[in-house]
Amino acid sequence: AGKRASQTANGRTIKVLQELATYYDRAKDAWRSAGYRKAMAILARQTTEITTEEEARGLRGVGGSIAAKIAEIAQTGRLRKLEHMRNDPRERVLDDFVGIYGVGRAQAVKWYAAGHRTRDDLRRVPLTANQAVGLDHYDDFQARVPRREVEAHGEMVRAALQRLDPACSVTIVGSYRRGAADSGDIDLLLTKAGASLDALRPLFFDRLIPDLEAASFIKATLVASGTRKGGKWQGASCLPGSTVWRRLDMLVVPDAEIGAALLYFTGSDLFNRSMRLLARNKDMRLNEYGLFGNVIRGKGGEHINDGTLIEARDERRIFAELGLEWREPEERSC
Ligand code: DCP
Ligand code: MG
Ligand code: MN
Repeated sequence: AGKRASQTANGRTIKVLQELATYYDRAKDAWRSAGYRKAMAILARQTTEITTEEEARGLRGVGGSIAAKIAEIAQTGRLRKLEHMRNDPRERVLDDFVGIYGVGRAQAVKWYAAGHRTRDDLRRVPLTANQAVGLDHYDDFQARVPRREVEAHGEMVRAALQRLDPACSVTIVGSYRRGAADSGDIDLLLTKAGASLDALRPLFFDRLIPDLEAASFIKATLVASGTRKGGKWQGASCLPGSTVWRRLDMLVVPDAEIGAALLYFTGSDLFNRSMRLLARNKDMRLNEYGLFGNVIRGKGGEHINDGTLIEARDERRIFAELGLEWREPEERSC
């Protein structure tokens, strides 16, 4: 019950900070966004409402400028900075531009400086291949994906993958697994019992993706990481008979890391941050590859050693090793 209460004690403040963080996400200002999200995660763990700047400053990890904002929200119910940002005409244009897949804040600022004000204006400027896809399918990618359609995309990938290897599996993760009625995109986790990433990668990148392209299901590849650890793919897919392109994210993971990958890719983003913070405070480290112990950190909080693996396969055991009660995916949308 304590955990439930802590979620509501600062719920309104967290919600406003979330809007600010989302704003900075869209502005591709990862540094500011991370600061606000860290503060949100800390607030989510408090059992009492934080109402003054002094109280907020007293929380380890909350800096002065964020503490002032926390107090302003708690005391007035609003944040003038956020309202100002929402109304600024330049920010509105930049906001619109960075909403295009593949467009960062710096690019949007350049286009604005060159006099461009609408997405139509961008049809006259040179675009990267990804930006061209993002612009052409702006409305598609902004639209929410209903649950049933998320399932249909998952089914298309599952059928194609199991034609190649019936022992492979596909799990729909992201906001869908948290029970959302509709999602911003489709997130899929692909694996096979007993398989290593090296064994899965060629199957995925050299066979599955080409098969799905040939079937006209995959319409575009936006990111395909072939790095040592990476099994990540981002692109667009479209159901047979539909004209709407959806953003599809796929992650191929070795069986040994399926629990950590499930935990990571189910989110929410804020829930992940809060779990990582908790791990850090126990000299552990949590990421999409596993939960690690005996982690030594430097002054800036950066880890000096990788630590020793505690658990990666079993999602439930990761909670247990962190000393947490299991949280169903539906209870992770904090
Ligand atoms: N994730 C994360 N940190 C990020 C991006 C993602 O921890 N910077 C994790 C948590 C997310 C999951 O990956 O829940 C999937 O990312 P999405 O961006 O697809 O987010 P959601 O699926 O949660 O929401 P949406 O419905 O908007 O897609
Ligand atoms: Mg998603
Ligand atoms: Mn996604």
